[in-house]
Amino acid sequence: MTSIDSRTVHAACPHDCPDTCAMRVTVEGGRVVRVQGDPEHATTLGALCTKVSRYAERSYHADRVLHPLKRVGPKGAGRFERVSWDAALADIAARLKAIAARDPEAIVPYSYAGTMGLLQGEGMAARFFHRLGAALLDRTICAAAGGQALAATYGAKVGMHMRFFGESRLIVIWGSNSIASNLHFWTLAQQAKRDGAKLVCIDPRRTETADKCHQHIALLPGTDGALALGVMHELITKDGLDRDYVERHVDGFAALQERALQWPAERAAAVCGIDPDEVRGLAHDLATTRPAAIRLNYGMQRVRGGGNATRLVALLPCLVGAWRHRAGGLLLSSSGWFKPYKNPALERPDLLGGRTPRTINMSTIGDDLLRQAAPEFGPKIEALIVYNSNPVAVAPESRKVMAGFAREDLFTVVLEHFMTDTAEHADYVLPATTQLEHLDVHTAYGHTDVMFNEPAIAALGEAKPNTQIFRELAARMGFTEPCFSDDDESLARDAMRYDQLGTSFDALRERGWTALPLPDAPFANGGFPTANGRVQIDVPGLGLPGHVPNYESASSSPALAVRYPLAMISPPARNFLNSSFVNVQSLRSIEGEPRLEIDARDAARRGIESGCLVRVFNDRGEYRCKAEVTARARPGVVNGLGIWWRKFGVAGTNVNELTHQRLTDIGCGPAFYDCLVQVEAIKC
Ligand SMILES: Nc1nc2c(c(=O)[nH]1)N[C@H]1C(S)=C(S)[C@@H](COP(=O)(O)OP(=O)(O)OC[C@H]3O[C@@H](n4cnc5c(=O)[nH]c(N)nc54)[C@H](O)[C@@H]3O)O[C@H]1N2
Ligand SMILES: Nc1nc2c(c(=O)[nH]1)N[C@H]1C(S)=C(S)[C@@H](COP(=O)(O)OP(=O)(O)OC[C@H]3O[C@@H](n4cnc5c(=O)[nH]c(N)nc54)[C@H](O)[C@@H]3O)O[C@H]1N2
Ligand code: SF4
Ligand SMILES: [Mo]
Repeated sequence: MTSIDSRTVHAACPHDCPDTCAMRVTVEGGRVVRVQGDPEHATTLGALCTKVSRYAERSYHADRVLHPLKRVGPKGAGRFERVSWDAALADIAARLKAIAARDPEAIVPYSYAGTMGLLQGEGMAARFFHRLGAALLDRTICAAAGGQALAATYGAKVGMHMRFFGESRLIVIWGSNSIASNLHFWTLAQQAKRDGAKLVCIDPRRTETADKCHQHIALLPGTDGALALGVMHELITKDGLDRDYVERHVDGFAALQERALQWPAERAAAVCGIDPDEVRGLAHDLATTRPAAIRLNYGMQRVRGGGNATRLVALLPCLVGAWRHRAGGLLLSSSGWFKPYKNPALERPDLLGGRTPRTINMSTIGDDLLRQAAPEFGPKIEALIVYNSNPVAVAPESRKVMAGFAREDLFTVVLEHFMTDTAEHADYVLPATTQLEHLDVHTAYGHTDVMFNEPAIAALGEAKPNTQIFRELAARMGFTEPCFSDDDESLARDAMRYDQLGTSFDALRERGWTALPLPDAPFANGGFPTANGRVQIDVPGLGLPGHVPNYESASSSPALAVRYPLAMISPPARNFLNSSFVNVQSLRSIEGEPRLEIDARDAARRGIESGCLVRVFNDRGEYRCKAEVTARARPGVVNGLGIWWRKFGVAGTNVNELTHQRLTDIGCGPAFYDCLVQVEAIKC
């Protein structure tokens, strides 16, 4: 009998998902044979989602880019030839040096959360770009509005612990399709439901999560602020406030009360497109159920007023004193809890040497790539280095993004696993390792554990970790600072202040994770991380929170709504992660094909039936897909599930053809779900 070398390593799911699961990766004979959830980790509880159970399929995918590629055809034609690392790095360094000699700010990094790892994220990349003096990137594409709004209210991006939702008696799932995007929270919500808790879902779409809640409030997109104000009106007029908690721990309530009193249930309901009793019922539940918890998610802040709406919703648990209990309060993000333990030196901002380069907002990359040099903008963008992101598919207003990436005079380098829509527009594609092949340390934005990711196997083909690619590029650029020689293990050792966590690097590595030392009920007695420890309502520079209507809606832009009468939201598909996994056949088979969900009445009026090929359009572009007539869509709202790779879409398009680049009220984020369209049948 031959013995197989079998071992299991601790890993962390790298994806942009609040659950940041602990994984056990089993390797036999040098090959990963299993990727499983760690049964010992408090929130993973032995389970991974369908997508990441297929992580080995993704890593060993036949289409992995495994050696450097150089463009040989016209921009975007997807014609490449294999080149050596040596040739690729030498040429890239020469091109970047020539641009930097004119102005390093003409070089722009473009990255997001393809991996959430501290090392393979910005660990070495930030050092490289800081030393170069390249433009800075404002990473707004997902959570900027809600994140900044939350921090303005509570002092940081903090909230209740995910693990205590299982003990709640009321769970309001607000702007979140948790079954799809926060599975491990959902497991806890189900536990609470079995124990008698009431579950309420607030979402324009009747999601699979809404199906399983006791109540679904299907409001119009971008009206959450109005709903929160209506709820406050009820709390104030029906004696639902925890006045003691408000007096002790909240600043500025009097002015908010005055504003909320202008929002009786009827007014709020009219704006939200719901019944006034739904407003009253929500207020009643929040005022009378203990413990009451809100799982807010970023789905509700991708509209013009997303920041203000987040501030208003974040105030609700303060007004009813829900924070008194560990299973009460609100969770949008837990990322702020990690901040005191992170080592800011990892990214070496000191390498800027006093320079303050211009900042490019990633959410307006379409416009920015098409801009000429201007005093208020800086130099024309001449080079783009993309890693951990697929902007051609995920950034708003594709027509402009495509035109920008198609510029023959733009030098584009893409570090990737696959030939994504973005990689197809590159001058060089550099093969990156996956989570199975590199080392990393992770924080989370759903739970509060630091995670370790041990490489399970050697890099496939000629792939290299992002850290290594930037290290080698730094050497070619002539950057001689010792920090560019730090290997991944020393980066990992430097990433966090382990001693303050009450552990050590080696102990973390041995166990796979470590919990932050935090109290169970962080704000039971106030102590918010604001300057004075109190919740802030009237924030300097932001004023009082209020309802900010969408850029595009029947009430705020009636003339536009005559031509484009349907609001479109484009939330994530369950079996993809943003645009990741779209190329994994087994997952794509579950999702089927790109589709638009439409309400029966809206469909009938347009002669549309399920299965019809439809044209979804507005002034910005058009997107073709199959229609699905379904109760998942409410009247007046269509759901274009994202984010398909353009090349897998009908006519090579995806839903971002229709979205725009106008920004949110707070945080300068994108307003993907603030979008009017018209739909017509092409072929039934
Ligand atoms: N399977 C899967 N999991 C994911 C992702 C994925 O793509 N697929 N994406 C990951 C990422 S990047 C993130 S940021 C996180 C969080 O991801 P989110 O983008 O917050 O994802 P969802 O939980 O789907 O929440 C969006 C929900 O908000 C609803 N919604 C849209 N507009 C409004 C509105 O105006 N008001 C309200 N109340 N609801 C609205 C949508 O219908 C949808 O059900 O999840 C992560 N997890
Ligand atoms: N219409 C519409 N658009 C949206 C959204 C929406 O709801 N509707 N959601 C938005 C949100 S919330 C987000 S967060 C963004 C997400 O946008 P992105 O952060 O761009 O996310 P992904 O599409 O998953 O692309 C990540 C890419 O990183 C690559 N990658 C993963 N790991 C590594 C690595 O270790 N090294 C390198 N070099 N590459 C790696 C993956 O292969 C993948 O192609 O999209 C936004 N766009
Ligand atoms: S995508 Fe989310 S649920 Fe799935 S394994 Fe990763 S962290 Fe867990
Ligand atoms: Mo996101």
